[in-house]
Parts: sequence; C-alpha cells; structure tokens
Amino acid sequence: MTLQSTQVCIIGAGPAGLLLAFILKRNGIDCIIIERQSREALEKTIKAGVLEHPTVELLKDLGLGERMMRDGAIHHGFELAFGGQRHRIDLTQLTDGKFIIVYPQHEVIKDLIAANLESGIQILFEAKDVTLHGVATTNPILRLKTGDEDREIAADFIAGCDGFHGPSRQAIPPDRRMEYTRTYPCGWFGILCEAAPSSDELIYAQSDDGFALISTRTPSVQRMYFQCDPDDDVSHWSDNQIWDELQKRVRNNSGWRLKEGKIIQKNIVAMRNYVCETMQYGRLFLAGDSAHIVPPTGAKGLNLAVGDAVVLSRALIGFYKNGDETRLINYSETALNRIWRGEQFSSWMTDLLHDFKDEDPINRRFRRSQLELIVSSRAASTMLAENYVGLPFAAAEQIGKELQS
Ligand code: FAS
Ligand code: PHB
Repeated sequence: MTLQSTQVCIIGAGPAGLLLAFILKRNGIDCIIIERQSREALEKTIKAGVLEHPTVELLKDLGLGERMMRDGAIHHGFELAFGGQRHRIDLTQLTDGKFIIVYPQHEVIKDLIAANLESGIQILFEAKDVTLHGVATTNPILRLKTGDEDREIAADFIAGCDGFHGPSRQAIPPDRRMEYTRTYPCGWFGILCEAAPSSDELIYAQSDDGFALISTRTPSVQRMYFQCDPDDDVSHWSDNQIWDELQKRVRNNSGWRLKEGKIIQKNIVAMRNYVCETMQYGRLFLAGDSAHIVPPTGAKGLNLAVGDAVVLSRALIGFYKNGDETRLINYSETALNRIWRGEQFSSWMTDLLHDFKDEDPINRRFRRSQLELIVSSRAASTMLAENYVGLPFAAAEQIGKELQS
C-alpha cells in the first residue's frame, strides 16, 4: 500500500480537473490528479470544438494559449440556415469585439496535460477502483489501484471532476442531492470526415427534415452532426445515406452543397440537460460534467467546466492564502449562476433549431417566427450572440447577486 497526502486531490483529467490543478499549483497549492484513462486515450477522444471568449482569454492569461492561437480558428460569426436561406450572426459586431475559437477539446487536453506535468503536478493515469471515503469529515481519503499497487491518498479537499459517470456525485447521499433534468426526444449523429471546409463559419441548420450542424476541426478534417433518433445506431447508416441526409438538411435556394469526403468517425451523442445543484458535500466539491450536462447545441459543456474550475480555484485559494472559507461556503451558489445561464441557453437553442416528432404543430410556426425575429432584430440577435460567445466569469456571478437582491 502506497500512502500519500496532498492538499487537493482531483478525480478526473478532463478540462475541469486539469485546469483546476494548473491554477491551484500556480498559487502554491499542492494537488494530485487521478485519472482512469491513459494519457494516449485522453488525447485522442474527440469531444467539443468551440471555446467561448472567456475560455480563450483565460487560457491565454494562464500562458496556455500558444497552440490554441496557432492552430485554432478564430470565428467572428456563424450562420443560421432555415427556409432555404442562410443568415449570418455577426458575433464580433454584436458583442463589441468578442469571438469564439474552434479548437478541438482533445488539443486543449494535450496542452493542459503537458502544462500540468511541466509544473510538477502528479497525474496518476490508468487508475482503477477509485473510492472516496470520509468526504463529510475534514480528512477525506481516496483509495485506488494503479497497476497492481494499492494506493491511499489523504487530502484536505477532494475535487470531483470525473464527468457524468464518475464516482464523485455518487458520494453525495441521494437524499442530499437537488437534481434537475430534461431529456430530449432526439440525439446528434456526429461524423468526422476528411474534407475541406464547406463554409468559412459554422452553420446551424433548421429544416423540416431535422437539425444539422456543420462545424470543423482542421483545414482537412470536418465535424458535422445531424439530428437523429436517440435510439438510432451508427451501423444503420451507410456513408452515402449520411451524406444524403446532411445535404438534404443544409440545402438552400442557391443550390449550394457540402463538400463530401471519407468519413473517419461516427458516433451518436445523447441530448439532455442535467444539473445537480448540490455541488459540495463536506470536503467534496464537484466541477464540470460531474455536476451538470447540457445538450451540445450551444457548445457550452467544455466551457461550463472551465467556469467551475475558475470559481472553485478562487475559493480554494481564498481558503489556503487567507483562511477565508466564504467562497468555499458559497461555491455552489456562485458556480450555479453561470451553469444555469449555460443550461438555459443550450435548452433554448436546442428548442429553436430542432423540430421534435409528436410535438404540437403550432410549435413549428412559433419556431420559424422566432428564427425570423432573431435575424431581423438587433436586440434578439445580440442576446443570442452574447450568450454564444460566453458571459465573462465575473458577470455571471454579478447576475446571481442581482437576482438575490
Ligand atoms: P470530462 O468527462 O471531460 O472528464 C472527466 C474525466 O474523469 C475523464 O477523463 C474520465 O476518464 C475521468 N474519470 C471518470 N471516472 C473516473 C474514475 N472513476 N476515476 C478516475 N477518473 C475518472 N461539449 C461541447 O461543448 N460540445 C461538443 O460538441 C461536445 N461533444 C461531446 C462528445 C462526447 C462524446 C462527450 C462524451 C462529451 C461532449 N461534450 C461536448 C461535452 C464535453 O466536452 C464535456 O462538457 C467536457 O468534457 C466536461 O469536462 P469535464 O467536466 O472535465 O469532464
Ligand atoms: C463541434 O464542433 O463539435 C460543435 C460546435 C458547435 C456546437 C456543438 C459542437 O454547438
């Protein structure tokens, strides 16, 4: 049995855990990260693609932005396609200069892992049988295995950054968890393909045949999605059928077509909202997908995880530097301001762009009218743009305070 101790033990080497560790270490706080996957697997898993403006600025401020600014693509707008027309939402003009960067999550993970290791943080990859003990005490313990070796890590705090299916949230008694959920009657069929970009910016397409999203990864690899049955299976679709469906959903009156290419990956992403408002229990603090999930429509998942890491790191720094527990006590409330903003925007954008089978037909008329409003009203398109590029971390906290006053 290997015994270790640290100040903050972090479960999960995703965006939340890696960013939290990096910020804590910069502030002299000792941490260890425990991760069940290998580094190689993490750095190959295709997930999110869009970094909000506050995320971009934070990574740059932390000295983590070099590859992102070199290899990422700055996007100053995106297009809404419906009714045979395409309408550009000018993010930068509507938000006084803000933008997003399309930079794959697995590249962010590569940057964060390298930076953590370089700063001397221990990451225990391929950890097995991770269990949490004494989280309601001031001396929580983690037990795990690496290889054949049993390990026990004593910590002041445990940060549960282990995603939706990790053990951390389960360590909070069910009767103490305040949970909210919404499930959608659809999923997203995602592909990666070897092709040139079909457009300069992302295209969100609403059509009578269903939603489609045309995104990108690199100049030679593209990421696209189309709305599908949540119980569908990628094996039910030939490559030709996939391309036919995508072309159908994005076609417009000018005869424009997608550039096709070899499909190199297919997967179906489920769609739901989920929030566990109980983001802390004793010395256990949840951050990222362990506490909340969004439908991917608003590109918020990764960015909300970043926001939680910012709030939790500020709280832990306050505790260790000044002995001040105020931000720790208020962690859930503070983090939830930005989480609920992201949850609501993702839900609203999903409802705006997806026709749902068995829905009341009147909703399709409401949907089209709202799309027409957005592309014709500066106020409506500004609301969309401000939420899409991401609210500043502080502003999100401010919104919460105004609500409470
Ligand atoms: P993560 O899930 O990224 O990381 C949690 C980490 O904890 C993982 O590395 C996991 O291996 C580890 N872990 C779990 N259990 C453990 C245990 N018992 N012991 C040790 N480690 C453990 N978001 C978007 O914004 N846009 C998208 O297009 C998008 N696409 C997605 C596609 C897929 C297939 C998935 C799964 C998610 C997608 N997301 C998307 C959401 C995603 O980006 C998350 O929001 C983001 O990864 C959240 O980061 P974390 O909270 O750090 O959790
Ligand atoms: C992606 O590129 O994976 C992506 C982009 C925008 C979204 C969702 C996913 O809203």
